[in-house]
Amino acid sequence: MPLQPLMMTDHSDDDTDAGVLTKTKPKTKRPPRYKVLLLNDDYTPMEFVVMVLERFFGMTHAQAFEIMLTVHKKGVAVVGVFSHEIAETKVGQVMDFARRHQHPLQCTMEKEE
Ligand code: TYC
Repeated sequence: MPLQPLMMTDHSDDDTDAGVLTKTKPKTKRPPRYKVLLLNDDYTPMEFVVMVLERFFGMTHAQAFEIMLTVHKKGVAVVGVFSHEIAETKVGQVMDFARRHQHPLQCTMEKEE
C-alpha cells in the first residue's frame, strides 16, 4: 500500500479571517430613554396632580400621593422613564389635561444619561 503524500492546507484564501473585525465597535445601540418630569407650581391642586399620576402613569393612589408630595417639596420629580415616543405622548396627555382644567401644571421630558 503506497503512502499518500503529506500536504499542508493553505488557509490564506478562506473567508474565516476573524481578525479584521475584532477592533471594530459594534454599531448596534440601545434606543435612548427619556425621563418624564413633573414640576411644582403654587396653584395646581394636590388632588389634581394625584389624579394625573393615577390616570397617565398607572400609579396607585398611595404611590401617586407620595410622588405628588415629592414634587411639592422638592420642586420636581421623575414620574417615569420611557421611549421617546411614549414619553412625548405622556407629556402631551398631561399638558392637555392640565390646560383643559385651567391648571398651570408643567410636564417635560429629558434624555436619560
Ligand atoms: N404646590 C401645589 C399646591 O400646593 C401642589 C402641586 C404638587 C402642584 C405637584 C404641582 O406638580 C405639582 N397646591
